Amino acid sequence: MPAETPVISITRDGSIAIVTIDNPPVNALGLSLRQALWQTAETLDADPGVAAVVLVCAGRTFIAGADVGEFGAPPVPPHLPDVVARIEAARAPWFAAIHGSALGGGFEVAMGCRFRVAVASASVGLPEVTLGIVPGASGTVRTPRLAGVPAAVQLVTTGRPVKAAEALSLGLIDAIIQGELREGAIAFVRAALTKPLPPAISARPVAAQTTTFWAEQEAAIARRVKGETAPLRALAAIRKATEAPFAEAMAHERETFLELRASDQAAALRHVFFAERAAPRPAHLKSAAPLPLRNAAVIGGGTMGAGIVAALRDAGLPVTLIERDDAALDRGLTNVRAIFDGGVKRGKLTEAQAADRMAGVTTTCDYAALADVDLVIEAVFEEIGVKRAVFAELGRVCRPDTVLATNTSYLDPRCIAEGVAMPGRFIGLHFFSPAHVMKLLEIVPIPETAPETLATGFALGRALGKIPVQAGICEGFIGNRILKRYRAAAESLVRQGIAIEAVDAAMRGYGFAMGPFEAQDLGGLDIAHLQREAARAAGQAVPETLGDILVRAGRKGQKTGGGWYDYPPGERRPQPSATTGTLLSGAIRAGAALTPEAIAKRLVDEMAAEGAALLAEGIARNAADIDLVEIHGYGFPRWRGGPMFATRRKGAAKP
Ligand code: 3H9
Repeated sequence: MPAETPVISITRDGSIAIVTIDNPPVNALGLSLRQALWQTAETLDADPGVAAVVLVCAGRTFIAGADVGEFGAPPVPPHLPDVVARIEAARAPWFAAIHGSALGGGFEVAMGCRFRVAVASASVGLPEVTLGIVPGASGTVRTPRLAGVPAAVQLVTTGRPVKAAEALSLGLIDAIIQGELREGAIAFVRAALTKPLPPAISARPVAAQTTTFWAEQEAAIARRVKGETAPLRALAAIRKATEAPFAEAMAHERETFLELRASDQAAALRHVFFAERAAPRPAHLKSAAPLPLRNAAVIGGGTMGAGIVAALRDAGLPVTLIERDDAALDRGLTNVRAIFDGGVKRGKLTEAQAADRMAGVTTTCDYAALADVDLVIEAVFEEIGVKRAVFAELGRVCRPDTVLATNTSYLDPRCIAEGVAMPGRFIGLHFFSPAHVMKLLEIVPIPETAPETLATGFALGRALGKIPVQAGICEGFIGNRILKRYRAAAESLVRQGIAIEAVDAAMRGYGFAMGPFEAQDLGGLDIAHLQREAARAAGQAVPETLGDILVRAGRKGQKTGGGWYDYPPGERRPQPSATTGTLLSGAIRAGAALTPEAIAKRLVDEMAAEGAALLAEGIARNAADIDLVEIHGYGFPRWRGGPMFATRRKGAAKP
């Protein structure tokens, strides 16, 4: 038998060689695997007894792609496009047998094979644009030859993987294997070998498209991606594949891939990729075992409570919803139902799934129903007395090991926990509204919180598909504290004479969906104003803000027809406001100007400086956590990597 390598083993079933890749965790195509694949192709070619090769993977998935960890350093041969070409040119045809995900380079290797079969649960895709790059091993050149140009455009420019059934209908795979993959694949090979083989994908024709087709695709992508460069470059590479010979298109793809691989956007997206995968399992909690979560309760069925109920139900947990009276329970249940109905309307849930979600919600006003619940999340009115009363009740009825969580945004969790028996089970879980949609979950332990309770918070985050980030205790935790400084810095620019709409436009240009002022108008200016007023009433020296002036004049945002901007009846787009100009005229200097880039730099530097202060105070555990908070809770453009990454890359930000 041929020599085997640590990451590849070869077995035989008659004249069929079965090549098994075992390169945990996800069979990524690092250097050793590329070398091993090359060597395996050479070895099997030299064996006249081999009539066909089945490529399978051990572990949770087929090849998940290139090793993203290698992208920070220069590429080392054998390069992946050459490995794919080597497999395609093999004497005996290769067959890819896919389970889990065949992504990026993984799907490109599968396209080097003559056939692709997959189990029904598998998915395939080319997610490179989500990493700021284009496919670099023929994804833009072989995919249109395999499945046609429209399918290639969809797959490559969105980066979204497709499930096996859709992949089959698009022609990306040749068959779905029912039952055991290896056996099914071998049976498929035997049948395929009785017929003439199809040509290798590189030898297949590709249909030219009209200039109108390309112009329409370009316009649609440009509308969708705003500042991201990779999707349009990917489209250009597919176009090249339809207009130039295979080798020329491959050279063009490789050049684009290498250029983008070295870009700021790709570095930012790689940073986010690894930060997102590290966040749910923080190293400092490795030895803490989470408590089992079989069910949960939510106290309060308002917007936030209902969103949390929905998130818990989406994760399959039975939920008890508690309210203070039947009318409030009815309202809470209506809020939850509205969320699932919305899911049905948008095609995310079937009627049956929505009914099942609702069936898993039990409502009651009686705390005694919580005697055997594993986790309680309090989401009542943001008032310390109300919250404390809830926890006093929970302390009486819950098991001593029930995790008790508060969903406060601004109150000090230590004060809320005061008087709770066995405070080791207490924790802050700060969800973001709408809680069933927003990915961020700030996890806020108090000094007494036991490691197991903290680990349970992270386990919950994983179960809900959230990005959990640990935050220490301070006003606003990580996200809202940075938001406060960001807004103050934006106001400071306006005081210096920069137009409100210039600030918003600059931040939109930077990649936010909205600027700081239009976002405040949408959310309402009054909550932050009331907090400042409360702090003033408590004797704190809180300077008057421009927002205070507007709220005092009744301008609380869109809901009052005006805030920073005017909103004529029926109009949700902000209109510059003469009234605001007059109200603020005493507080702002005459016209000044800054370029949009300078405005954005100023505000992002301020966010990063606040982030640096949070790190220095130990509120945030690392800079990547801060970036995740901003990206997943506050709309910071992902492809900029977050404020800490962006300023570090550009070399700025003083605390
Ligand atoms: C590409 O292929 C370019 C080519 O076109 C051209 C080249 C020339 N590399 O997500 P998980 C790690 S671009 C390195 O929690 P799951 C991850 O960091 C690539 N490491 O697992 C984590 O490490 P740790 C295109 C990777 O089961 C561990 O694996 N491919 C890679 O929830 C588990 O990850 C992609 O973008 C990688 N490519 O999900 C696919 N992938 O345990 C990206 C994962 O130390 N990957 N790791 O924290 C995924 O989408 C998911 O990992 C997958 C499994 C769905 C496969």
